[in-house]
Amino acid sequence: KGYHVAVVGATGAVGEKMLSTLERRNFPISKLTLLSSERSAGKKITFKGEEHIVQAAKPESFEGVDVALFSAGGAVSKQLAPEAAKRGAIVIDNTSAFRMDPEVPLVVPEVNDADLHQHKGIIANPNCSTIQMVVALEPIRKAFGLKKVIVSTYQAVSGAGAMAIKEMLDQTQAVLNEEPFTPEILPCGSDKKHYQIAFNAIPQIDKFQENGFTFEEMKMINETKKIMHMPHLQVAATCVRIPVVYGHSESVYIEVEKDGVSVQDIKDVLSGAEGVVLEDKPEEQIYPMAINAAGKLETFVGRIRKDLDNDKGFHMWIVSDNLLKGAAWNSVQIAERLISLGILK
Ligand code: 11C
Repeated sequence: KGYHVAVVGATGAVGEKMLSTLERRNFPISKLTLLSSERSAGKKITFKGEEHIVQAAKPESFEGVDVALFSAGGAVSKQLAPEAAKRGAIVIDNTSAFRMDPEVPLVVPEVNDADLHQHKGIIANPNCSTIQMVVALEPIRKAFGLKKVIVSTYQAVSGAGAMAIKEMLDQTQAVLNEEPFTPEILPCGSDKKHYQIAFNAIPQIDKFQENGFTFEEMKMINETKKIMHMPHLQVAATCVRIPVVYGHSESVYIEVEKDGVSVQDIKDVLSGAEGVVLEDKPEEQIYPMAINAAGKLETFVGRIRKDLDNDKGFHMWIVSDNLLKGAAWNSVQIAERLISLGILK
């Protein structure tokens, strides 16, 4: 059996990865509908050797669709995801449009796939930097409890889209050639000022909120609590853009609830955890790195250390491909899980 799958935002950085992930996973597709904004309509995309023409997304585009993967920006999702759901499709939305809606499950399959049963037509895919963190933290929470999380991120430019990748590469060339250039996108396309990302680290991802945190930081804070069903978990985040193309890295400090937990206990739990690869042999200089995680589906964890002052405190380094587990793969994985749980018939 196959399903009628629609991809909205098929020409974007995440849309492309959604298609390659559907191909890579051999997802059962009986019909594929590729949709986009008016601007990208008419483009041709080859999927499994067959050419498809991308159409402008309209409410009627979703007639007969079983599952619709959305990644064309929040405005498109707000307008069209309810239209798709109304026509019987299950929407898996990769934007922040519905994530904090109490009616909408926010799902990372390794953590809270049971929430999929509550869906009312729309399922939200979390923010990339949140996903990889909760994949690593959930097995620790299950075994030892979790009280506090403090994370600092080192995020790849691909998180800001294909044009941000180009901006970083062009700037790097320009700096090396001692040519002039004008930053136009990063740190945030819709904010007032733009800064050089080449050879830099920018402590701003998305716009600042009234509390002094950026929206990306608030996403990590609020989404983590929702996915882990821990409204009282203490979470703080500092999100930083660095000149890496693919793969977000995170320095994460946690405090567990249980007494007497050792680094080996944490390693034992993580080495058997779904979706996690433990890469932690300091004596052999083995630890996760963005360039190694790029193109992979798993979340890589290493540099696990006990805090020197707090017996319940641990430090670790968590890395994953932000466009795959952080976006496209998590969405396709949700679709696969809908099938295996009997929700998508
Ligand atoms: C970034 N995390 O790296 C962002 C991109 O809410 O899905 C993902 C934005 C989102 O810039």
